[in-house]
Amino acid sequence: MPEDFFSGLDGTVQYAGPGSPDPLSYKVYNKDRMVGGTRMEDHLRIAVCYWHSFNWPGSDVFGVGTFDRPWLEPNHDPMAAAHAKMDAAFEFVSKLDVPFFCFHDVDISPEGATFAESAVNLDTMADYAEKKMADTGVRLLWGTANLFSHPRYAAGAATNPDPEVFAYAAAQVKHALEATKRLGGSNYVLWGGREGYETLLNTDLKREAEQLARFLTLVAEHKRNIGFEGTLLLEPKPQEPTKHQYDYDAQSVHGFLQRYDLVDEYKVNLEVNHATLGGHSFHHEVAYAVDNGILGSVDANRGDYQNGWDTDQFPNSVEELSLAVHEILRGGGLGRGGFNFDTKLRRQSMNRMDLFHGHIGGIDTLARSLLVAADMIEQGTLTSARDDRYAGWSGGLGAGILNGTESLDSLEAQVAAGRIDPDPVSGQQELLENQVNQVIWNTEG
Ligand code: XLS
Ligand code: NI
Ligand code: NI
Repeated sequence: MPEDFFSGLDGTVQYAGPGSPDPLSYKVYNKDRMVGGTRMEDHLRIAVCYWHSFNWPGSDVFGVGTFDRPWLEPNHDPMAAAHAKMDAAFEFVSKLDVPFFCFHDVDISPEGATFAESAVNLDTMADYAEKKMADTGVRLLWGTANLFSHPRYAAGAATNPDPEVFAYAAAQVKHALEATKRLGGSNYVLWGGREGYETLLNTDLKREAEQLARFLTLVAEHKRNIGFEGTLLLEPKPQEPTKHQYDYDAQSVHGFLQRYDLVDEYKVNLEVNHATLGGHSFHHEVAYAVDNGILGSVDANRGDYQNGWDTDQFPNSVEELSLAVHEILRGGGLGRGGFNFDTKLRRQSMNRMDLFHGHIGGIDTLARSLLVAADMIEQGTLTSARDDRYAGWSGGLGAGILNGTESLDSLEAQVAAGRIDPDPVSGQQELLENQVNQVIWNTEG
């Protein structure tokens, strides 16, 4: 198995400016560039996801893997293959020169014949990851447990009708959370892969919600018991693989957390493609999370507007991402979160270097969106227009309504006396669209 898997690049991907002809350079992402007083690298906290980049062979439901990933060949010893895969992953992240990676337990370590064997494998691979992280300086943005691939989880993990499956999932999360803590993870993610239903004919919604809440409560308790300082994150997605997933979108997750008194324990990891599958813009999901204090981190990919599934493509629209990054900056940034590239190559992108091209383009798109968003904040493009639009609520009548001074009686009296007779006001959508575009066109690369 390969020593130097990405030999097509000596050294690392570096910033070379917007005019550079070198496809293996960043055109915008310049990690040390200061943006609003913070280094670009520290704003974006970019992570490479292990699973799509190193675990997925390029298969789809109609065909086998197309990628050249020697460690995935079935005739290899699973632990030797896991080590080779980790060598390739750390070589890639270091050459890309981004600070973080993310993993599911089963991405980095093969499942054994028993839980005990899987646990030993994970500990062994966490040892190796610790060494690789020390050698390269790459850090862990988040860890997670895969509670959706194994047949035991076909009917869900925490929401399974069988409490033994709940127990198995609990054991797996405990172990993955502890490995994440040990590797200094900034966050721990729970994406409810099969926490949902295929048909209501056999599903007890009330029980499943209570089971899920119990599971999340136990995880939060364990986090405190072991002193893990990272943030727990739920990742909303409306459907796929199940027909309906409970963590549908940011607002349903928020409501669930409030209902079960978990709102101080969890934030959300928002994924662009999941927002669009839910019938929202990503901008909407981020704005909701920021305004309700639950934004934790981001899975940066994009969907395909002609498809109804998670295509997980690398982001390439500055127009779309700038608006979401604008909301993130307005909320004070991502804190311990970051932008994880939960992105896949296309099945035909089978050249090894395609993995670089995908990430470089996505990272540059994000970097450019950050510059645009920072300019919009500085110029007050949207914030001052919003402030003006709601100015009436800051004092006088608006403040009186909000603080309880006014009642239906008092309001009716003022309206009936003709003292209140509002004129409709323009929402100025087209003007604002033009102003946003103007910032996009004029922001210095
Ligand atoms: C799947 C999810 C998954 C999570 C991690 O759609 O995006 O990749 O991010 O379990
Ligand atoms: Ni994701
Ligand atoms: Ni996804």
